[in-house]
Amino acid sequence: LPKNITIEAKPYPYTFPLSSTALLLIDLQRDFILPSGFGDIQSGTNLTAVKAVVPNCVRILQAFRELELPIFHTREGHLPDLSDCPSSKLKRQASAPGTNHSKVIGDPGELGRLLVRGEYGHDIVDECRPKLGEVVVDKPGKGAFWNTNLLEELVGWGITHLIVGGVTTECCVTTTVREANDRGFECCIIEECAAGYNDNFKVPSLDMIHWSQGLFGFVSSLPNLLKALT
Ligand code: TIU
Repeated sequence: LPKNITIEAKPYPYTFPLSSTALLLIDLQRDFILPSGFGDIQSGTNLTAVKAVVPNCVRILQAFRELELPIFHTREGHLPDLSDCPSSKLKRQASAPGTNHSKVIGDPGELGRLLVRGEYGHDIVDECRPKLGEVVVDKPGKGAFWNTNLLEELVGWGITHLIVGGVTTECCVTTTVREANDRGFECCIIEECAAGYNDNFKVPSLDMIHWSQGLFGFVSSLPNLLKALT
């Protein structure tokens, strides 16, 4: 493979150096993908789209593993005593008056305590389970840079470019890309590898990333990426 790879993307072709590009997979956790998880309880039962990205993420994982490129996984969640969960987050995702949420972060659910580190539901789905040598970053927020060591990890690995997938597009994926862009990383979201709970949000969420000549980054497709890497 050439040292620099260029793929078709919006708003214009995305070029990334193989020597400093990582895959960043956001929150492919049971709590966001499986029935009775946090996402299902919080956001309604439209899990179709988030389930559908799992095999697509497996395909980029395989491509990156074959090329021995760095892979970073994130997980959203909190300490068992919830001391790292801001009250705003706890409150608005609870069964407060005016909300429909029946359970709050830390409550027992069918997959364990919701969004609590160490619980079954908090971990990554079997298909995308991290392998030895891949980095797993636990994050208390929606963005993966806030109160984590992700920036230090990426700098330590010499990463400049990020290929991004995961769940959910409207929430943690695009929040993280906006944070990454501010820190100087060149990001490209793979559209078949990102999904959320509200189909109406997918196109506008991704459009806002590449709008205005790449305000926050690039958006490309799985065939474009796989064609270039294999
Ligand atoms: N609610 C929602 O869409 N997402 C989250 O709470 N977390 C992630 O997106 N990972």
